[in-house]
Amino acid sequence: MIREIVVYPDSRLKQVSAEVKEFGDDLALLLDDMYETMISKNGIGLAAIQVGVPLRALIINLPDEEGNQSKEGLIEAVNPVIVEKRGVTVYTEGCLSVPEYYDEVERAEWIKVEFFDREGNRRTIETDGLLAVAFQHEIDHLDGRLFIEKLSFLKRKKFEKEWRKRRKERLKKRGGK
Ligand code: Y12
Ligand code: CO
Repeated sequence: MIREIVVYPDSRLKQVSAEVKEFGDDLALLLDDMYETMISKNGIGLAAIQVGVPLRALIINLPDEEGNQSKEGLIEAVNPVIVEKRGVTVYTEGCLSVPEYYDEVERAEWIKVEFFDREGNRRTIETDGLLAVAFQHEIDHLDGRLFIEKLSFLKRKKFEKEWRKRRKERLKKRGGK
């Protein structure tokens, strides 16, 4: 089932999500719905809080070298923890909860992340590049942080200005003017 995406400035996005304690049908349904929701919106990563569920679960599904996004590449990470990180990289990020805004964010270049899969099996991934960026972006959601909070003061001002302008435009459209 496709669920509604929680959009900035909804206060739920500031919530610190709780550890998943039960690995069962409810978790499986949540992860399935998150996948369906993310794909329906052309996303490549989604955290549970983005569909209003404050649990430490995320999914990532990056396109392959040919640009195809297939479910075979889907990563489901429950209670993920970054246990090591190195270096610095800059990537232009976007987020389904902050639609139509993209900006450069600094992240660790390489990370080692430990997590559980949907069955409760322990997993470890050591990665760099886009996957490392995606993990850090999604784990930030679990801690109530959005990528726009990592922008410089000036870029954040630019974001707030664009956001206000777009909000006005949306309200104007709805009012039929
Ligand atoms: C690198 C950087 C960020 C991530 C986190 C995951 N981000 C996304 O999946 C962003 C998706 C996104 C999709 C959009 O397209 C539609 O909504 C149809 C989009 O466009 C609009 O909002 C109009 C914005 C963001 C992982 C790796
Ligand atoms: Co996001």
